[in-house]
Amino acid sequence: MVKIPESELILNKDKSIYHLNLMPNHISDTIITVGDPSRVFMVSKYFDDIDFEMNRREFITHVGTYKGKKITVISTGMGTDNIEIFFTELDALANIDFRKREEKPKKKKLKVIRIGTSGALQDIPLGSHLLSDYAVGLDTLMCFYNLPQDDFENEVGKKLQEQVRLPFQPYVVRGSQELKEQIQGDDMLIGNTVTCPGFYGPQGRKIRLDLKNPKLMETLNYFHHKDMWLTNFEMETAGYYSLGRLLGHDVLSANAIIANRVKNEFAKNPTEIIDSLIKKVLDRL
Ligand code: R1P
Repeated sequence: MVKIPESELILNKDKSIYHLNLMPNHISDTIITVGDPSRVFMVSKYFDDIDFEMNRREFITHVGTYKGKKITVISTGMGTDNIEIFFTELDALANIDFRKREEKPKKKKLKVIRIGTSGALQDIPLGSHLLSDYAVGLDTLMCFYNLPQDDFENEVGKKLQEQVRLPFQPYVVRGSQELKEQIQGDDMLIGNTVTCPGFYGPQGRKIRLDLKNPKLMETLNYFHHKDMWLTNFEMETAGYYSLGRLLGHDVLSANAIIANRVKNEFAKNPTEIIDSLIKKVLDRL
């Protein structure tokens, strides 16, 4: 087995992992992730008890039990660059022997569920809860890893590159079907989520700056390949789905629709929309 150097897998003095500041024994097999650090408290307030808390940069962690099941909730901050750090370190906690600095021979498969906010790209009502089937990454994260994609995913990526006029092919990756079946219900929509490397220009919002592609919203709204349409925008799902596939974990993104970009609407009660999604996910895990 190859020993991972100290400069590559960085451990703190107490042997916790560099950014998350966690040790392998801290985390559970089921992990809920949220973008906003204050949302960790919105999740853990439903726990029966909290056994462990950590606080480092944007990564706040609470570990506890919900109806007897051990659950970890961690905040990640915004963007797929944060997800790359988060997911690599989370996987290391599960699948690297920190003492030997080697991969463990037997790998653990974690369940990771993102609970985040999102804007609709189609006529989807505010307040909807949407699970991402496919994720489409308009960011460059997968320019740095060899992501296996099937023919359909590649076709969607190629077509999107032409239509959105990007200098690289967007990556397209499906989330965990098993987790989707476990969490979905009549009170949830299934969609395909576009992950953008920013909130304003990369999602077609014009405040003061001219956009390189003023028709981005329109292009994504009309884009389809076979039966696949794009339903919503956010900033992390494609990072999760691609790294989940590469590292061998089950991942699902659950979106609280708090904006509708086609109708130019923003919800009056975003906290309630996210809170009811948190309750649904916790009860179905
Ligand atoms: C932008 O406001 C943030 O909200 C969405 C986007 O993905 C981005 O992170 O998700 P969260 O509410 O989970 O942060």
